[in-house]
Amino acid sequence: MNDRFLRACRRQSVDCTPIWLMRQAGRFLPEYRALRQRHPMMEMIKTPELAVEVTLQPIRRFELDAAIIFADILPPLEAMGVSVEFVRGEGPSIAQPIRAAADIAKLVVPSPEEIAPYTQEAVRLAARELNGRVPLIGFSGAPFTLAGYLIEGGSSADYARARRLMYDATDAWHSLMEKLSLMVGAYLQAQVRAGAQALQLFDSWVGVLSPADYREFVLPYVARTVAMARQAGVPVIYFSTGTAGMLETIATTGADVIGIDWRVDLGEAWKRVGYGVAIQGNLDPLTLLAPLPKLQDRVLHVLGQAGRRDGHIFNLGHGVLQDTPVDNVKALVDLVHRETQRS
Ligand code: 1CP
Repeated sequence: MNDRFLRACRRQSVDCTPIWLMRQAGRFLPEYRALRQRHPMMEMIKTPELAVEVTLQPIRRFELDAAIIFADILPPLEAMGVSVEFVRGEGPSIAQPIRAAADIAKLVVPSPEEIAPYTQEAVRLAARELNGRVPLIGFSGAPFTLAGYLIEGGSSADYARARRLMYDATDAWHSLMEKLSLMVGAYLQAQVRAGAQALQLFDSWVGVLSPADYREFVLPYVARTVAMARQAGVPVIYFSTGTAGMLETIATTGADVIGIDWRVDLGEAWKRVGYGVAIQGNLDPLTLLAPLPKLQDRVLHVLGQAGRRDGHIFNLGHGVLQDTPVDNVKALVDLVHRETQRS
């Protein structure tokens, strides 16, 4: 069994630095696009056999050290009484966004079995198929990022409506975050019961907040969700982007691993979050579209920043871009393993 990813999450010694890529199960792979032509996004997510196939596609092609279950962050919200759609070429959308305290009061806190049961089944099947070849990562959107989509109805440049709700209807905001954190915590625990061996919480858009707003309106809920997830007994990764201005605060979430974007040097980030946690990142995803010598140079820079300290998991600073050449991903994975071979 390849356990170097799980060992790195716990800051134990490894034979070489583990690597996996956010969005490794997705549109840059021709075999994904072929399947996707025949099935709408929601059908891919809600059919466990299809979700398992997409989860395994990158594992068959590359020597990656972890698989991540194919799913998306918004479908679990359906269990709270929200309807979610995918708009072609754009992403998830919520036709009736949550805008008022009365909408928030109506949101249901579901029981664990009701939350994306098709994804729980996909985790069960994928874990069985992988059979220990590499660990399987389960995931969820973090409370703020989910609240952002719920309130805006889709993605947004500044999440201004969501942020105004914090100020204008503070009690309603806290009630929304309380419900979301209970749902997310229960969903993550359910994925571990189904066979996930690590968990990642995606707070992709939380970087729009000031550190003060993060501390007051978000941090307590992330901390609670992380604590619930950790009770399941597996390592928890907290990933965010645009948060280089508040890494010391991010470190107090209680996560075992902090995932960072590429806007900060990894060495500086690790020093600031402290060496008591593992670190994941942080190659700029665009670098995978660069000529190979530049790609190699930037990979060596990230590895140099990690300084061979135990507890580095190589990843991008955000998801793989759609136009990424497949050969460059292979070159990246092989380079990271080769360069970090411990004797
Ligand atoms: O058209 C298609 O084929 C859909 C593209 C796609 C894919 C492959 C979407 C729509 N979601 C996914 C899968 C997905 N989403 C995974 C799979 C596992 C993996 O390989 O990593 C994961 C982990 C996610 C998580 C996700 N969805 C996040 C958090 C991570 C991140 O990238 O920040 C977010 C923000 C989403 C929303 C989403 N889903 C899809 C799109 C295009 C978007 C972003 C839209 C936006 O800008 O808001």
